[in-house]
Amino acid sequence: MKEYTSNALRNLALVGNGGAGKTSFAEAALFSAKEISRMGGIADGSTVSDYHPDEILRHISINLSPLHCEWGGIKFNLLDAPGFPDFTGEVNCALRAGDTAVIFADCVAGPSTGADIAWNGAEHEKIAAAFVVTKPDAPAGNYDRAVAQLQDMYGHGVTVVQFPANTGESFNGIVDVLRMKLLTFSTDKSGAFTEEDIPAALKEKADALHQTLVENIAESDEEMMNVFFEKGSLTEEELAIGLRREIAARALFPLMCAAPVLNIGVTSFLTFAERYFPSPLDRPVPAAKNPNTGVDVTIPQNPNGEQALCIFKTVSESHLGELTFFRVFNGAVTPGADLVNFSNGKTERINQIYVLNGKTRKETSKLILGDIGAVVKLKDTHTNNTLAAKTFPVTIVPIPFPIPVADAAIISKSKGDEEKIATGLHALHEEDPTFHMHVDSEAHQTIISGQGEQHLDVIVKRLKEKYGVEVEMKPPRIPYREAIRGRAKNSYRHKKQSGGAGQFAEVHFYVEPYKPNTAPPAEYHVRTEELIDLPWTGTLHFINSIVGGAIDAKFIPAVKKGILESMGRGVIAGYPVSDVRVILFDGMMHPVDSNENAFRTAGRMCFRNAVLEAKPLLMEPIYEIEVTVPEENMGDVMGDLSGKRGKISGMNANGHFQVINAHVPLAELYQYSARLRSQTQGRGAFSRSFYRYEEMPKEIETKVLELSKMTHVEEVE
Ligand SMILES: Nc1nc2c(ncn2[C@@H]2O[C@H](COP(=O)(O)OP(=O)(O)OP(=O)(O)O)[C@@H](O)[C@H]2O)c(=O)[nH]1
Ligand SMILES: [Mg+2]
Repeated sequence: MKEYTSNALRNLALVGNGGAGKTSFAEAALFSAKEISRMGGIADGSTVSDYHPDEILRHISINLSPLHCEWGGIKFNLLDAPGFPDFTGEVNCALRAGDTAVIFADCVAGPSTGADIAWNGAEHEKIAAAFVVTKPDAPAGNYDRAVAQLQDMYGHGVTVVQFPANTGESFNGIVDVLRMKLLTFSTDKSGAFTEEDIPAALKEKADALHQTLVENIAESDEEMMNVFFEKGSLTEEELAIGLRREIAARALFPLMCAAPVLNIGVTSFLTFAERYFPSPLDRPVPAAKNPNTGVDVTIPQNPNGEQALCIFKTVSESHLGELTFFRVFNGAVTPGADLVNFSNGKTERINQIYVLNGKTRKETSKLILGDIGAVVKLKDTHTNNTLAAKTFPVTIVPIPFPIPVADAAIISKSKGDEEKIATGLHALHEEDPTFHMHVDSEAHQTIISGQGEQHLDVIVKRLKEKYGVEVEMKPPRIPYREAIRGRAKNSYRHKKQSGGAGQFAEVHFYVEPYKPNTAPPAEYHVRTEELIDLPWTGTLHFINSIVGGAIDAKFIPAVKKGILESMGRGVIAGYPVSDVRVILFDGMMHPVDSNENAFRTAGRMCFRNAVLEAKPLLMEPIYEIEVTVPEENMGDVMGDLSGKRGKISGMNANGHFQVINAHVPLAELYQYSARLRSQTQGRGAFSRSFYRYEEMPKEIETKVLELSKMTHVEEVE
């Protein structure tokens, strides 16, 4: 296979709105570059990139697909990422491997959270960004509005380089305001176009946009600005140098136009990218460390230096086995190389190296700095690991991944599969770090978490296909807490006489709700006190106020142990009790029959009885959520949140998005992500974090108490 220098590579991360045409764009690029002989489509599931059965079924991208083709002597690596917010993790992987974020927004929906996630991700990686506004042919589209929204959101650096000469069904022309030409595309989807002068009707608009483009190019270079003011224009050569520099510096974000399914605007985009987009040598290298010393390392970006590879994705494919995708950040990699995985210290032999176009893989003999490829059969290398030459100890800063917003409990459909499920879920997490699993020991459930319900659906399907185990998803058990509202005094005598030695212990408790920085009633003399942080959140304030040796000091820990046992198992509904103050103020011992066990039992039972008299109640977990939605969906989303017992705590505009902050009970958030997506045609997204426990409405508490009767076993001696 042909070898390329680093300068002759362009790595484009295709990111942005769900359904904007990224996969269709990649397909048109591969077709125009003669990498494939026929252009596949989304509707019949025949594109190179969306080849997984799940993608074909759902008509959306789910996995990041690295594709490649040659255009104008340049090798393009196209990282086709999904736009649906459930698969945001893949976007971050694409942005690590790419040098330019090509952010798609279709002019029907306007920029969505998918575009915003891409923009923020590009900013984090400090890589160049460009915009492609798609679907100018769609009758429902509004091209100028979409452009205005993007400029409104991302500033005046968003610079129009192309605009459609006509819109709607007859769309076939693009005005290039850099070269001041009208490009008329062939209707046969070949990507071919003819060039002519801009017609009079469009000239004024084109002139104004050309002027802005030139100003934006010259803006940050004083010398160029002076030339521009003197001559009123810049030469083609000057413009080219300036444009390249400004794009790489993230000072100018070119905005282009395309109708990917019609193969209009794709070839002209590639030519523009070939000329003006940064090569891998212009990309800011990600931060890195020496894993042995913890000292920062600057990767020198030397194509002839020691190898450093970032693993940006791993995937196991039924027809290929375990595939590890990498991007070369230093040196060059050839088959037979022994590299060290500095993330875990293991040595890995690189056997064959491949470049992929969907299902098709080709062996290659060398991939140089900036290039992207895959290896198979590595022993212990996962996403976010760094492979490097033995003499170059380095770990590249990990790709950031979003925290989960959706959970489900899983139940195995057949007995005995538990181990296989655990192995499968663990492997799926290594493949996709935005997917998590844990065993909730309080609820005795295995919980899977991810970026949305579609994400979890996909995971459960993969578990079946790859590991042969079937599971069902259920709402996770809500971790309610028991607490008390009132105060109570109680005593308990534990006495047993069976044959030989007997059991005797008596304790007297006072219980009340515990609130930080409050004092116990003055009538109790505090001999010793302890603030115990409970593993289920909350506090036990345990006060020993025994006077006159009613209970020997050696039995006090046993009493406390009994209380903690009862708190852990719950009193009224089987949920842990939190935030209580217990004052042990009296008791009785027997000279022979008293022992630790007896006091533990007495402590347990006395606590239980005291709680029952202290107006027990249930508390529910409340989450703080931040929902980002397009303005037009705001009313629906707010209405829905109030229906979910949500309390809005803030609202802010961000471009044409609204960011809503609210406190919502966790019980109402099950499958919220799917709901939000359907309310916003997939354009809304949210994040969540635990806020606090709160009392719940009586009728809901009654329901939970009723349900708990089936599982909660009352405490007995
Ligand atoms: N009208 C119109 N439709 C288009 C155009 N390009 C793509 N589409 C359609 O838009 C839909 C989504 O296209 P995709 O290529 O899957 O979009 P995507 O951005 O890859 O979508 P995700 O990966 O799921 O985010 C498909 O039905 C395409 O046929 C276009 O230029 N004009
Ligand atoms: Mg796609």
